Amino acid sequence: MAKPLELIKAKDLTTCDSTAQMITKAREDGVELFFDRAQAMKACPIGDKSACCKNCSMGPCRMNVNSPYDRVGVCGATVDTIVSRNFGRMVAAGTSAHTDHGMAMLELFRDVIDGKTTDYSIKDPIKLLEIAASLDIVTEGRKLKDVALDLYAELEKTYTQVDGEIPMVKRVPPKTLELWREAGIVPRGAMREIMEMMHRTAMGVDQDYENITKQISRTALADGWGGSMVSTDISDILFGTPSPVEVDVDMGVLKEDQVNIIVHGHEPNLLESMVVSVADHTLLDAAKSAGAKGINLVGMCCSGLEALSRHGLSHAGNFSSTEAVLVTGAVDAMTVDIQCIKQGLQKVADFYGTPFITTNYRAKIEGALHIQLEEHEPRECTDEIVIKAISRFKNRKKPVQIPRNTAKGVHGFSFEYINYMLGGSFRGSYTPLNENIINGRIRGVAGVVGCTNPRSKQDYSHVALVKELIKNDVLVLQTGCSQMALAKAGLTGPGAAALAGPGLAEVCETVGMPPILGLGSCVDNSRILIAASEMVKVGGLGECIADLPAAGCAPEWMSEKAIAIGQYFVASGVYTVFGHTFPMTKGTRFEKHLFEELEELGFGKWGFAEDPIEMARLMVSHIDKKRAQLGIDKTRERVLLDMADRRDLDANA
Ligand code: NFS
Repeated sequence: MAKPLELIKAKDLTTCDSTAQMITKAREDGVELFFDRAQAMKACPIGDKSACCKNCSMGPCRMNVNSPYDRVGVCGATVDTIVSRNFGRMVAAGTSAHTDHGMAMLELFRDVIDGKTTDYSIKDPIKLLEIAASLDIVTEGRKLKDVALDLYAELEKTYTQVDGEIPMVKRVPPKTLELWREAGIVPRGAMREIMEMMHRTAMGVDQDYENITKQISRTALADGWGGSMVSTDISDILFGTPSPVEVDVDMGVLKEDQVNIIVHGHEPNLLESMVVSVADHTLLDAAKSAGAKGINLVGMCCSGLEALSRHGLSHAGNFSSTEAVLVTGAVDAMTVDIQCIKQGLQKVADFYGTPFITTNYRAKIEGALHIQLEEHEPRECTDEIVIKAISRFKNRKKPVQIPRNTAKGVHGFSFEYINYMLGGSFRGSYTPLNENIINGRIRGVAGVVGCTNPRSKQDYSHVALVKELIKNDVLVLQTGCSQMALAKAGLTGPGAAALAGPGLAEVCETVGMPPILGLGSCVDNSRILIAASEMVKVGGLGECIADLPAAGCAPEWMSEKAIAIGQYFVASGVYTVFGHTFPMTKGTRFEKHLFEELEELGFGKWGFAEDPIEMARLMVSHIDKKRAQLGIDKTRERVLLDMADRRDLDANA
């Protein structure tokens, strides 16, 4: 029998002490959080295994989870057809989220170039020129505006092109691209791929799971090397390419004597405009007149990570903490844009008297106040949010209780900065990384990314997994809510090198970098793809991404976006392990295809484990397998010759 909810201790739901404190307080206050709902709502055993088809009205048809081949749907669809179609639709949804976000950034870029929007500007013209050059746009002797217009036209194809190849494939290692061409999975344009994915998974269309998998990969690649990559690059061009910055994180960044405003969501433009509004003297004076010492702007989730990387803005926590932070009573406004925004936030905000403000027409929430962010006049929206927050500060009714936890860490490691950090400003290069992988000091590279989930103890797997990886000399690249889990645990600073294996620790000390590098939000997973491409280009580690001693993991994932990300890593050649659950019926041919056969075809493959130490074991064994295939499985230290060695050499010459 399930335990009564009140008996499940907060500490068993999360390893984040601040969130645990707020879960306890919420229960005392009689406020329900998503942790409680996850306990009360058991996952549907059929849906959990994704063996239910509701793509037409002849069903819904339920497969037998334990014996998947003992029946077919009313139309005759097999379990492989049903599960692969469901998986494909998750990838289509995840891809559409990242690409719609990326397209919004690209439109903003166009309006900035055209002069229609003057509140934003081009902050990184060098990156603009570099991206343009990488896409074969002539940059020499041309005006920045002309190059920018050409870049816009080229990048628009990422979304709207109906035939051909998306522009960013020019950055894919040639061997990887060759494999995609042979398989017929080079994306044409995101809209086309998402449309075709939805069509092919409708009733009575594609009923061959291997053929469906091809479109799943093509759609996901339109995300990783398309929508997400454009989003990252354009955000860097408009708002600045991140470089390392020391930041405070966790709920202790809230200040009782200041007006606290939380921005939660994904598109950086809302936060960029909020940064300007909270520095406005009139608004600061208004806050002071209301009795506040200042205005404290804080980020959460991915838009928080974008502002943390670019402005060193404090960050209050990841996805599982967004309701909990409101329980402090200290939040004077929470404003959101798109993605990962729980509808449950509205009720919690209401209870604590916090204005909960939506700003994007694509994401309104019943009961929330909507103030539309217009790109050409963003301050109209963000100033109003500040005014609402000041008014709530003045009229705070609930007692304030802020957990006293903060952790300092270093974040903002872009692809460009890693290049500079490893090679220095005059000879920026990934060569030292490859050399240290070849000589065995660094065993391999892992991307640990993704969400937190109330069905998985918050942050636990992220932290345990990453600790185990660095102990085994694996350099870890991070994004999204995973990055924040490690940041709260105090492991995103150089001090984390003390937990690393001797080889990795030595490289970290020499280069002056931490063993865990935070790259930003989830769309910034594209930075990992570019880093992988560069490692192939530099040489010595094989000819394609699949040859690299590298692996990826999302141990506590929850979003369809995570599945799209996982699939584009797999299709790019990376072994990708997911934790806690997987939308798959065990024992099916589709499972074998994703978890084994894709690798045999030259791609990466999926993996699954529930325990973080097991996830690390799978990833490290894969890295070791790749090292053996490359012939670098024995540590090859460069030994300096002494006189006796020289004499021997001369004698043998
Ligand atoms: Ni990524 Fe960012 Fe977090 Fe998961 Fe949601 S905030 S886009 S989806 S929950 S990592």
